[in-house]
Amino acid sequence: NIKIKVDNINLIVPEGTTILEAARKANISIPHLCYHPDQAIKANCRLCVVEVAGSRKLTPACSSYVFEGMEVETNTKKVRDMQKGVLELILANHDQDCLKCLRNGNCELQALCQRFNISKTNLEDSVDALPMDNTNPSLVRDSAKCIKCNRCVDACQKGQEVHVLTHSHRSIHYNITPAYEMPLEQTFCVFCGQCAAVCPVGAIVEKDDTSKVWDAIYDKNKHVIVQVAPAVRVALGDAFNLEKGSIITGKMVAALRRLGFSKIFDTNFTADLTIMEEGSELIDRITNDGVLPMITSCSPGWINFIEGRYDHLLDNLSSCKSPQQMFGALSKSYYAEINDIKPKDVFTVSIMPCTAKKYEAQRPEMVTNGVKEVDVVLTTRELARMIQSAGIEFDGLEEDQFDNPFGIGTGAGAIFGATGGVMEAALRTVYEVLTGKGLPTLKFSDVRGLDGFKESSIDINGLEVKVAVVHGLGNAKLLLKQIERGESPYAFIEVMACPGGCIGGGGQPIQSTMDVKAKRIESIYKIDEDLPLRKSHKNPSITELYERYLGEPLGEKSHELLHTHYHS
Ligand code: HC1
Repeated sequence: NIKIKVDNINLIVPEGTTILEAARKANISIPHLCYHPDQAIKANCRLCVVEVAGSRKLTPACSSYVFEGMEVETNTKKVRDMQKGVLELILANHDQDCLKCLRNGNCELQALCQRFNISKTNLEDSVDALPMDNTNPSLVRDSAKCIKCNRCVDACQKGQEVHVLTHSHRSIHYNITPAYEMPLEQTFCVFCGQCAAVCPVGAIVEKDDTSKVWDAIYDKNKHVIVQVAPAVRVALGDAFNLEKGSIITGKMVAALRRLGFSKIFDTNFTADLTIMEEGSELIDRITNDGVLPMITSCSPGWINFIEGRYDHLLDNLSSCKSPQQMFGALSKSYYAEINDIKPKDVFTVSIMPCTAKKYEAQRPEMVTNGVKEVDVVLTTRELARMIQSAGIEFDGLEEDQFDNPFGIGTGAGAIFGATGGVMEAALRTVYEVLTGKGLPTLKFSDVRGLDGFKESSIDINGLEVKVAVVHGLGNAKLLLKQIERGESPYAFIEVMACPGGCIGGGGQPIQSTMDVKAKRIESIYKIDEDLPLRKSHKNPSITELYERYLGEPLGEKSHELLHTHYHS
């Protein structure tokens, strides 16, 4: 341990601590923009400078490590003048039309300008921007707002290993952009939105679809229903300053009802349905010499990735649609039928933690009875904005409950939201269906937690079934290479595009750091433990759906509505 002083406060910190981290321990927030706790140090914004006794130059706090006896001052005139100057330079190169920006009120640059009492810069405005890129269904890139911090490049290249966002030109023409300054739609972007999740300003944001939902709610000819993904209920509270990881399911349902949705349903229900179909598909592939390993297909960023880069492995994907799309298909068939509504008059909205879900919903094959299965996908952030704009005081709401027939989800459906959850849910069902015996424990600890790669095995009637779980696309590459070489020992693999699984989706409230993700995961497992039903095949509404409508898993009706195909 090392003894230092920051602003005259004595601190003892471990060796290898940066000045920025040490100051935090003394409740001092040194201004910064390029620094992100989950990323490598970049030290390019030069905003976090401090004075270190004995040094004539100002020192960047994010990239300088403490040493014994170090004395740091974070708030001298010299430091503040420099920080103000840097902020003004950044601001001069940044579109200042804050009222038009989705990050208004939640922008790190805006917050710092307030802190330094900068309302406008006296420097000549020098925004030299590329055209706005809003041609894809998921993300909007506005280079007029980009502050060149490189967080998005780090997320795209090192985090996801997708390598779409990069740099172009030098000096004042320096830009962050895909190669050849192409729109994202024309690149191998998978629309995971991890870039948007780390952007400190509004340079990359989700495509805002809230007005489409308001229009549908106000349209008397539409029957507007909504489904909510498993990971939203442990993250939405962040937008209302609740403790990180708060489980707000009941208040969320109440807020959706106040917004005017006719019915509020749970994607956990179709997560259970996915397990019935995907579990049956796995059993079929194992017993009939099908293509193995089978890989999960519910994460649309992952589907975009494998279709774009590894299309020779598409036969390894489960043919199941995602729970979002299974819900959509049922809403435009079964639900419309039992309520005697024309499929075209049912308007189906999804609340998802994910920007790639917007892309998934508009795929041409995601159509049932001639209409789009899911009409609009909103991210968790967009739902928060709708609740705020309706003036609903979220924390004061009384808890409400999901509607039926798609309102009952088991614990197995709930854990889909965390990395390893789909695998655990599948194993709970596959084991019991194949052996006819109850599991000794429902907890598959090997596949839980934030390790990038996890594996486990389970003995089913004397057959050792090996499984693996990865999250983050960089980790998925390792398993794909193994399959390419014919060396994969696994029968079943879960891949989630986003680090941490859906709880870390690109549409979740900013900032979803690893610490925050860990809290959300804890809450997801708490939801599971507290539920009376924890296995998908024990969900009574699922049993009823098969009895009344679908017939059996992998049957004709299921194939028509719940399965799909992939293409490069
Ligand atoms: Fe997910 Fe899924 S878990 S993909 O992360 O399979 O988005 O939450 O809704 O569809 O259920 C997302 C979450 C979500 C689907 C389910």
